[in-house]
Amino acid sequence: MALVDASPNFSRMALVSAGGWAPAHFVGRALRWLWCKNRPVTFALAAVVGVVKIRQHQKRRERRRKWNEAGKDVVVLHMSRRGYSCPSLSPFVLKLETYLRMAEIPYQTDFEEPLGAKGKSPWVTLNGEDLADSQLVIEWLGPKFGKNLSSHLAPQEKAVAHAFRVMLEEYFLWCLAMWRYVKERGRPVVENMYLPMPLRLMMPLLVKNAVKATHAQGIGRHSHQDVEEMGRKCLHSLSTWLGDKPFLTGDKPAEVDCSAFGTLAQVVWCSPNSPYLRMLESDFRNLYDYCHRMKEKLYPDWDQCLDNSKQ
Ligand SMILES: N[C@@H](CCC(=O)N[C@@H](CS)C(=O)NCC(=O)O)C(=O)O
Repeated sequence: MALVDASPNFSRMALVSAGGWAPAHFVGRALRWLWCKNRPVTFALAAVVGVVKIRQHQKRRERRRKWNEAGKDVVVLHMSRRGYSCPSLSPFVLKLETYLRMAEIPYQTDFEEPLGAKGKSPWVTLNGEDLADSQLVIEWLGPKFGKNLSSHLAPQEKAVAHAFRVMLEEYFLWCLAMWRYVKERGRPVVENMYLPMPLRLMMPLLVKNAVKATHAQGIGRHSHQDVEEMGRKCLHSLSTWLGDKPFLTGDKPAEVDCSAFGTLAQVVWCSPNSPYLRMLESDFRNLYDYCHRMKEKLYPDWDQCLDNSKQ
C-alpha cells in the first residue's frame, strides 16, 4: 500500500475497497428493486445515469487528447493535487517526479486523473501509452530515454541500494502510514493538502481502510511505540549508510536517492510533530540535511511546485 491516496477519485476507490462493497453490484440491486416499485422513476434514473456516464466518457476523451498534445517524448505524470508544504503527499509520486528531474526527462503534470488503471498513483502517459507504478515506470523510461542513473555503481552497491529502496517503500512507509492514518486519523493529510469538502467528510472511511490495510499487512497489530521503534531502526540504518556522503551512493545522486527523497520528504515537510521528524532533527541529522540537499539540487522551483492557494 503505502500512504493511501486522497484524490478526487478517492470516493470510488474507498467504496470499492471498503469491506468489498462493490458499488456496481449495489446499484444493480437497487435498480431492480426500484423497477418493481416504480417503473417511470427507474427510467428517469437510468436516463440520468446514462447521461452522466456519457459525459464522463467524453471528458476522459478530452483529457486523453490533452495528454497527447503534451508532445512526442514528453511524459505526462498523473498525480493528486500538490501539497501546501511538499510537492506531493504521495512518496511514490514524489519519487517519480524526482527521477524525471534527475534523468532530465521532459514531463508535464496532470491532476485530473490521479489514479491509473491499477487504481494507484502515480502513473504516466508517454506517446499515447500508459504505465503505472513508480518503479516499473522508472525501469521503462530509463532504456527509452537512454538514462541509467545507477550505471556508475558496482554490483554490490546496486544490491545494497535495492535493499534500502525496498526497506523504505515496503517497510518504513508502513510505519509512517501508522502514524499518519491510524494514530493521527489522517489529520496530516487534511492539513497539508486541499481536499474538497466531500473528501474531507470521507476521511473517516479512508482512515478505516488504512486501519484495515495496516492490520492485514501485520504492522497494525503492534503498539505505536513498537512501530516507532521499527521505523527508528530503518532511519538508523539509512543514516549509517549515508554517513557523511552527500548522496546515498556517493558524490553523485543515483536512482535510490529518488526513493529515499520521496519517502523522507514526507517526514521533513508533511509530518510536523511526528516522532520520525524528531528523530531526523535530533538523531539522524545527516538524513535531514540530505533532504535539504536533494531539494536544493532537484527542486530549485520548489515553491512553485506547492499548492499556494492556502491563505
Ligand atoms: N508500488 C506503487 C505504490 C503506489 C501507491 O501505493 N500509491 C498510493 C498513493 S501514495 C495510492 O495510490 N493509494 C491508493 C490506494 O492504495 O488505494 C508505486 O510504486 O507506484
